Amino acid sequence: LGPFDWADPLRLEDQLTEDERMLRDAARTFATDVLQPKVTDAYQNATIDPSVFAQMGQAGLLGITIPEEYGGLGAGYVTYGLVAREIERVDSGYRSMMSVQSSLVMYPIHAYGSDAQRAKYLPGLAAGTLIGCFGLTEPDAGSDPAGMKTTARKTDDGYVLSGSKMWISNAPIADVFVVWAKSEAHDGKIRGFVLDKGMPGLSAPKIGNKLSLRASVTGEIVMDNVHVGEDALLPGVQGFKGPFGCLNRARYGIAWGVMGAAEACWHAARQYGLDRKQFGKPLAQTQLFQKKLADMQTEIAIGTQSALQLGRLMENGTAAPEMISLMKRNNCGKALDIARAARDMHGGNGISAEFQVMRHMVNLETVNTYEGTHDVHALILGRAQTGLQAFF
Ligand code: TGC
Ligand code: FAD
Repeated sequence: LGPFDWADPLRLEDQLTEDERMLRDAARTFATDVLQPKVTDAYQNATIDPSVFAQMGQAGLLGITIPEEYGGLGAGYVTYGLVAREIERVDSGYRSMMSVQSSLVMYPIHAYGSDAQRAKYLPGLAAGTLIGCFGLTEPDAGSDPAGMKTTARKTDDGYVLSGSKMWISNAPIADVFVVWAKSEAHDGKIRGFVLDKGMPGLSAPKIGNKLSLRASVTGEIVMDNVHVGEDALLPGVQGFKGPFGCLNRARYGIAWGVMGAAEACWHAARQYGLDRKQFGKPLAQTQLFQKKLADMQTEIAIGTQSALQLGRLMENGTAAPEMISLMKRNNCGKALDIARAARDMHGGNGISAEFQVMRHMVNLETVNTYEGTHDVHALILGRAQTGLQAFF
């Protein structure tokens, strides 16, 4: 039998390639040196800091799975997941900025876009000199995007887009808007469009008063008869498999990312328990504290090992959307439980920004909700095993 590493119980490290470890380490250095020093201020003041995109671009963290000819890294899905885990170890908001840009904006332009659209947008998005957002959710259509009201009306030379999107990450600072609309010219089917900042009728007001994910800016997208040319249509896809194809990638990344936030909380709780003495001994020497640490360690080991397996299946093309639902749902739920426990284990200090755990906890409330809520993914899995849909 071999040795036991408490921080890597199932030896995840040994299952990675040298390249994966190297890119993961570079992301960890970036997260520690660039993001960690500014996160508390960014969160507390809800600072809008678009320069984070250019910094991520310079570090090679945008469009990790996009081919190098478009400025991406041309790496695999395991690398993408490992990087998400490192960024979210600092803050879910930073990971959100990165995953929207990579999976929800660069991916659809690369997978469904024309050559001209790829050439126009992808290099700038990879460099972080262009910022992207993805508009699917609407005020009256969240878990049920089929209820969307945004329409694309055909004109002689293009389309007119009308409607509004709600809760859109990056929108107030975005240059590039990937939006989904019901197209009258395509039998009411969903089509994707790429809009540019500054188009007449297009605006993206910020949503204020957020108590979660405050380092990431969120807004609406208002489209008041926005005229676009034929060249704004994403030609390569129609129907819901368009937006869901993007969501598959982003949800997968979240399954890894939240494990980073959970690990940050677990390690902080362990260290706090070793340092803090009550009743004449370290908190970490009590049975209750150790049970909580063991539970955290177990869930994180299982969650990361399973995310790795899913990443390998993504890479060989055999991952199914239901597998992604299973992992997004499980890892978000477990990370949230871990963050709540870590907050409690820090006692009064647990509510201080200095100790970080409550920021993670509050962020994870959002992550458990977006990209399909915990319960919506349960219904996807319920349908897959019973053949009965319970959405409506
Ligand atoms: P359903 O009948 O299941 O499917 C309709 C069509 O879509 C296809 N499809 C998928 N294709 C690829 N991947 C998937 N995961 C897919 N899921 C569905 C399906 O094959 C079908 O295609 P076709 O050609 O046969 O028409 O549709 P439904 O209406 O029953 O679906 C219901 C439900 C609940 C599963 C779905 O609407 C859903 O997933 N709702 C959750 C909505 C959601 O996740 N929104 C996310 C918004 S974006 C966001 O939150 C970004 S946060 C970013 C950040 O800051 O990180
Ligand atoms: P609802 O759909 O109204 O759900 C409310 C509650 O009802 C949930 O608990 C849900 O699980 C439950 N529920 C819903 N339907 C059922 C059912 N059939 N059976 C049982 N229970 C049900 N969207 C984008 O398009 N792009 C983005 O960039 C983006 N970024 C976001 C950033 C933030 C900070 C937040 C908070 C959200 C973001 N979203 C984005 C939107 C997000 O995807 C939606 O909030 C999410 O899909 C849930 O939709 P909803 O808020 O309308 O909730």
